[in-house]
Amino acid sequence: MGLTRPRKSGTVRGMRQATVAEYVLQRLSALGIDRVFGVPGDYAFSVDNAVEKVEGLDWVGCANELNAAYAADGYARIRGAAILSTTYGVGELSALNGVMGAKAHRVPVFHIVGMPSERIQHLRLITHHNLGDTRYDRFQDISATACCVSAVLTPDNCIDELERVIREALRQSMPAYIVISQVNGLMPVIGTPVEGAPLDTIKRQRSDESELAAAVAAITGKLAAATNPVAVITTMTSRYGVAGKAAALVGKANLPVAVTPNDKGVIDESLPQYIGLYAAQNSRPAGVCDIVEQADLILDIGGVLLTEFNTGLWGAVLDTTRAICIHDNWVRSGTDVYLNVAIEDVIEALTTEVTPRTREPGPTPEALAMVGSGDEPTSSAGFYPRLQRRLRTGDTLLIETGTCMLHLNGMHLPAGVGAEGQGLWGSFGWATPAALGVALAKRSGRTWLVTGDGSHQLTLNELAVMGRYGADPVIFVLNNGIYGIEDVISERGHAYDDLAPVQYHLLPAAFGCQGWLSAKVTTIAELDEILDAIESHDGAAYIEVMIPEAESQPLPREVIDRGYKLQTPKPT
Ligand SMILES: Cc1ncc(C[n+]2csc(CCOP(=O)(O)OP(=O)(O)O)c2C)c(N)n1
Ligand SMILES: [Mg+2]
Repeated sequence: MGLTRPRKSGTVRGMRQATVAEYVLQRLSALGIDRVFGVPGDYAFSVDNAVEKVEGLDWVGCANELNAAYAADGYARIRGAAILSTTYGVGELSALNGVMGAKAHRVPVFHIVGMPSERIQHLRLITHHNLGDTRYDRFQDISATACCVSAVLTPDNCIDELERVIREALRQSMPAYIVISQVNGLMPVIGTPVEGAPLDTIKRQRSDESELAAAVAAITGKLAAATNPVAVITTMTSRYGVAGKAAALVGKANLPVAVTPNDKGVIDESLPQYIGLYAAQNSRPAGVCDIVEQADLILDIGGVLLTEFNTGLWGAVLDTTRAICIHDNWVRSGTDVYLNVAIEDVIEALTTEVTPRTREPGPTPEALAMVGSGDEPTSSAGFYPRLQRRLRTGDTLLIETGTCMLHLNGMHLPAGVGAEGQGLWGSFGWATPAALGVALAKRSGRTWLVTGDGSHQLTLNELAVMGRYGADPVIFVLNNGIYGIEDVISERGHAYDDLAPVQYHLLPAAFGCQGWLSAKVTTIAELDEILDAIESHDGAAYIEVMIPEAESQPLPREVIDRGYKLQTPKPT
């Protein structure tokens, strides 16, 4: 079970002028990236080969490009940025859904694509991965749309263009698209290489000093005048590496703080100021709804998105004129907009300026009640409280789209446990490869993945990749045999919501995952036993948990009707 074959030759650093492909990888690895997720291809060989030569980088060969993009997304959520490598046309287009999801969730993924050589292009030769004509640039616009910046690199422009691309991707915290032709990838860069620096030492956005001072004065003034303010923190803060600083701000100000479903896991839920999940009438605990909706000031740190999930299917009664929104590089307070103010600078300055408030104790989120025992069959009611009690400080929980997302978002996370989901983009199947990326990126703590069976079927071939590269997540596949969440929304009983009957617990062995703890559990006693075994098992675990198809769903009938049939938002 070889991780990688021996490198073909020595490392590049310090030996000679690097080739374009080597330089790009070397420069990106200086940010602190140590893996390249991808699928090889002939047009990308200069890049694929360079991975073997650049010091500190290892190749992770994914099962397909979509999985590779999801894995890169997961890796970047932990390390701040990631590299994805695909081949021309067929490869890059397969990755697009994943790259676009990274864009929606503000995750910097450097998508490097190899393309046919300029010699072929100038001779107007017809080659594979194309439409049988001589247009070679037709995929560039498509792939670039999923990114915030792009460049076609040559030996001459490589150094300057790469600096521009890196700076912009980090400034906007979004993916970047880098095209390198097969021939240019092999040529030495021209000019003086840039050494680069680790991501956490880089100032990603700069502020206009007078706008910053005005924004901070406006916010502190409104905070001081407010009677019952509340804060809401979003994942934008973790994308810019300032989630800890945002938590310190609400800690010092002693502001009650909530998160929305799309932002689950962004702060330590054991913080004394943490009151729970805000999702209008679906808030947990229920009292969070009134605290947020009746606050005379909402300090929105990161820019809450008023999606249907974040607003309990548009049930929110949020007066946005009472919100101060700290976006990535601008602040809105009522009708005042402050421009060119970096989120990091705003949070830091506010933390210096704010004075602690006294406040009434708010609702306290509590652990889910333990339900079921012994020979009773496994169910959602029995599963989630048990999962909750096994999570430990330093762990990361991957939340897949589907019924499990509703349960996990409402769950109170233990101290020091983070979570990552894809609620906004919502491409199901994301979480399994993302768990690979997270597990390989984490330096300590466990990676937990909860996925429905339908979601898992899209991307479960990534289990083999986990086994091959020694990733050690703990995976729960909730087997109800259907697309449960869709079955509810679309009314029960449609055959299109039925799934092929996969024997999930047999997959790790079939995929060559050695040393994995694997089981299928049908009773609460079996679940408890396997959870004990996971605690003492040094390595990955993969548990198929049977969930009754007919179990009552978390969405009440009237919510479904309101959300999906009757009440799309009306024009105002
Ligand atoms: C790429 C993509 N295709 C289709 C959907 C629609 N969709 C959302 S959740 C879901 C079913 C999830 O089923 P499963 O993973 O089994 O979870 P369950 O609700 O049964 O627990 C589907 C089909 C989607 N979100 N993304
Ligand atoms: Mg299912």
